[in-house]
Amino acid sequence: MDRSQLEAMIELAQKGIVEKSRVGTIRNPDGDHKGRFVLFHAAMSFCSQKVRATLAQRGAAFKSNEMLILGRRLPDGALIPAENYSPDYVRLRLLGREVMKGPLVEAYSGISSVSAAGLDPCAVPTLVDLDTAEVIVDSLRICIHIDAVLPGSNRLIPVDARQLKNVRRQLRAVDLTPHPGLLYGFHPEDDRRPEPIKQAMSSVYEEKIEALNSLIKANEENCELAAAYQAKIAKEAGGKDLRRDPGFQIKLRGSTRNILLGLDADLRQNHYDWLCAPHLTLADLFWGVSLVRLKYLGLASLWGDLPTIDAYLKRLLELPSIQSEVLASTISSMPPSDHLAA
Ligand SMILES: N[C@@H](CCC(=O)N[C@@H](CS)C(=O)NCC(=O)O)C(=O)O
Repeated sequence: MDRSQLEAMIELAQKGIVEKSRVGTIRNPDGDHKGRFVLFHAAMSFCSQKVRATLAQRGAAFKSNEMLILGRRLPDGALIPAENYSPDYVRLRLLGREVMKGPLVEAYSGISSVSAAGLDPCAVPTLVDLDTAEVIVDSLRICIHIDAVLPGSNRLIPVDARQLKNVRRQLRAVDLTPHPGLLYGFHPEDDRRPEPIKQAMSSVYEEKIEALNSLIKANEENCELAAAYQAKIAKEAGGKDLRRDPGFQIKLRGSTRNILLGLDADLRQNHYDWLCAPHLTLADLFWGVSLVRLKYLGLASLWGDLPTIDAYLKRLLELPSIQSEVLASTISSMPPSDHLAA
């Protein structure tokens, strides 16, 4: 697909965003590479936060299309679907899937790792690189792409083989942390999420499935689109079944704790200034996003006995990219959390 066809598809996808103030705004306006990157994202989405933090850290401007990723019910009972379900946005995202050649998501796992769980065709973020005429999906692939194509000495992916191997291991650890499961799920004994989150999560899956079913009806003639919506329903229906499953929720906490124990061990053995290298790497940014999200959810208790993680988070929070794209973004787009304020 050439650049002009891609631009036409971007324009169509932008039409699914209701408030025009959220469409096409230039972010990091003093940065380089204006006109190159177009990002569809959401302020509250931790996967989008990874991408925005990477763009900020690499000093790259981008055209921001900020989507509302939760549907809402009007007083008359009508359901407004999330903006990321709009057919033209999903079509754009499916172009990214063609390049990736991976399967669509088929079931719920509580993690959103594309390599482990398949591609969610209705999710954010999606990046368009107009210089290479590529649509890129999966925050991990997007961040690696951004870092690889931008010139400069402040690269986030090291070239040294040992450092690179460690960065990849850390990125995988964050990718496999069940952030969505922890955000959407009700822990049987120790649910510390802010009240408005608990309330929203009591009906979120039902609303998602209802919206997706109407979209299938409205787009029956388009097999590819209907299959994409069907895949999304399979995932969300699984989430609905496991949302209050005590065994599943306890397992998610357990796997998160194990991942954090790995981080603690790596931090304690580390000889570098940052986690994987003498300089900041993508691994540090990803951990910044992950730890802020876990803290927001009241899960800093999972590293309560691991002071190295607290000290690491404190350092990450000094980075302007983490402050603006993760911390401030979380605070401005999500209900207040006592845990994060503290
Ligand atoms: N691993 C994928 C996950 C994408 C994903 O699950 N995005 C979430 C926000 S972090 C989303 O769009 N949620 C809205 C929905 O699924 O309806 C990525 O990194 O791009």
